[in-house]
Amino acid sequence: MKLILAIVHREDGDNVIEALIREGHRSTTLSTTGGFLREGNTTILVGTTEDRLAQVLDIIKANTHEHVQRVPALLRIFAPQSEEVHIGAATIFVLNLEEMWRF
Ligand code: 2BA
Repeated sequence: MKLILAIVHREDGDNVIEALIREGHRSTTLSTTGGFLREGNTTILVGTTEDRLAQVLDIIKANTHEHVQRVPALLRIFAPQSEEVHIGAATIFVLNLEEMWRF
């Protein structure tokens, strides 16, 4: 079993979740904040079996896209070279899951 943690742009979160539901996947979304931009993004948790992992990753890929954002002047103190940043379509962590229970 696998636990997928996918950090996506908040504008893409709903599309991902709806596509997951259409394909019969269960998920949880968390409202999160990026450490660099300090802006809201969405983290989607999906617990699934190994054989469905690829489908979940495909769904995330198909429903997200890169975003370009200007870096606020104050933040450029920490990263002077970055006037704008390219936010990847998704940052994904896949963890081995020991057990999963639903009562
Ligand atoms: P943020 O931390 O708000 O980062 C937004 C974008 O800013 C990043 O896009 C990257 O292009 C840029 N950025 C981040 N740190 C930077 C730095 N120190 N100097 C210059 N530019 C920087 P992504 O890399 O696609 O990341 C999108 C979001 O995914 C991040 O939002 C963060 O919430 C999450 N993330 C990315 N890598 C992560 C990691 N290794 N661990 C945990 N969360 C991560």
